Amino acid sequence: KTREDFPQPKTYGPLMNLPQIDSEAPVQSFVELAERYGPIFRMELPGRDTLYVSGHKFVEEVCDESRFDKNVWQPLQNVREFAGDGLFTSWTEEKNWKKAHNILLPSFSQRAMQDYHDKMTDIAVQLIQKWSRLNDDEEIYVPEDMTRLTLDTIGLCGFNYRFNSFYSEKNHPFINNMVSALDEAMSQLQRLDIQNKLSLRKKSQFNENVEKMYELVDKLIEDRKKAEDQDKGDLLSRMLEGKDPQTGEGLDDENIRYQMITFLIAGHETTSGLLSFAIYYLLKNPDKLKKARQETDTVLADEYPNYQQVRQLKYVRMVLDETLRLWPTAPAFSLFAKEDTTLQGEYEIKKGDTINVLLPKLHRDKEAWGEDVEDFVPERFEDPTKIPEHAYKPFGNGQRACIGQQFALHEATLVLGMILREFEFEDHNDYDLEIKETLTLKPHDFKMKVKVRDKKDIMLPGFKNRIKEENSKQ
Ligand code: HEM
Ligand code: LEH
Repeated sequence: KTREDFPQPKTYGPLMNLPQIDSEAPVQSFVELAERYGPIFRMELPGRDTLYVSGHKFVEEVCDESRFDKNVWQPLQNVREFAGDGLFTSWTEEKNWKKAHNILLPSFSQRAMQDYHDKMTDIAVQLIQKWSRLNDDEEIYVPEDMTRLTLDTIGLCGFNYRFNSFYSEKNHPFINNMVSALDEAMSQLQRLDIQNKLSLRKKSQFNENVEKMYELVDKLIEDRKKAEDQDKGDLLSRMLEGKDPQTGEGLDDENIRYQMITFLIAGHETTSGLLSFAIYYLLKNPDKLKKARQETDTVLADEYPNYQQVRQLKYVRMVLDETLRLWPTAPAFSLFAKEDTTLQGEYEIKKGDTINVLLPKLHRDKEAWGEDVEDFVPERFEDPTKIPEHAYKPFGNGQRACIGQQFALHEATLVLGMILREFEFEDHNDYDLEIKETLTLKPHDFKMKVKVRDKKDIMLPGFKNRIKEENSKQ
């Protein structure tokens, strides 16, 4: 079959397939279209002609790195306006991709997580303390607090910088700049080229946001270079000192700036969405909640979890895996064909053609997962050999897969484990899931209440020790 014969929704004149997409919820629109048009369909949008795949057999083929490579598609091109040739927004062929990949890979290895563990715990404790001091009638804005947590965590582990988001109702100014810039980058996708050229005011607002972001990041780089003790054991130190074993070269300051912006975007959006969805699913599945809590009660015996204990939270980890199956917070990625080829021996693909992988639908492929795809069943991930490899890609594929995967999962397992151990959850609004789309997905307007399970456990260690000492004196 040639392109003209691929399944495609009806077109409307010059707008082509644009009317089929809800501008507030493009990913959810694509999922609905996939339900109607099947595991491969074509979409023509002004200036773009793309295929969407969401069946495991198609995805197996497009994840063959000898035939397909990462496409820096339009959403990423727009983010590239400020994330430059950072890892996430560069082409595989660009010199800085491989160089930064080689330099940064060890800093994101499972081994490296031991070095970040205490810093992650420091921020997690701030969240626990905030929640344990709430009055009974106070609500928690779940995604908002999770975003405070993930942003502060990447700030501290990445650059030894404290955003201190838990000390403020308002966002850190950097966040407002970043959220506005991301918002504009995504809104541009909906506008026609001509409309974008006309939005001069938006453009200058965008430029101002980008300048402000660079200001903070560049200052952190400059300060670090001047610091007496330059090795803070964070990502910034590793980027300033690291050399690519292949070329012997290090990263230049401009590229370090782009990597920092990239980590802040990535660290801020996706992991907080994951934690919020996980809490949502536990609230709605009391039996799974009970099982997860039992595990934390057994494994997290000490005041603060250590690295090894987090690794032992197997069921909590499965809860996160299953959450990412149902709502992969980075919902799509894109590839291009390196040569002419065919998919399933039937669909003709030309060199350079682009194909988007639609994760929420792939993760519901009944051929791979069985009939109960809509149910929340963490047990699917019990036996790693039973996970259908090409039907589960929440972190992307191959050499261009997420470098932050271990970071995100260690952080999320630690935090979810600690929350489960400390609190009972209450779904006081009987919340109905509504998904908000930005660059990523989050549960919109999701609130809950919590109750401390064991009041003795929330005291600070210093405080506890003091009580112990006083008791022993008596
Ligand atoms: C790439 C998902 C957290 C840094 C990706 C990709 C996905 C993804 C799907 C591939 C994108 C593509 O093919 O275009 C996620 C999810 C996360 C997460 C679901 C959390 C639950 C993080 C964190 C960091 C990070 C915490 C950094 C601290 C990156 C980078 C890339 C990437 C740098 C580009 C890697 C490369 O191409 O060399 N991520 N991510 N991500 N992610 Fe993440
Ligand atoms: O599909 C989308 N947009 C459509 C068009 C449209 C509005 C008409 C398109 O064809 O452009 C929007 C989908 C955006 C998905 C982007 C997912 C990337 C998320 C990664 C976020 C953070 N991160 C970075 C690294 N690790 C995590």
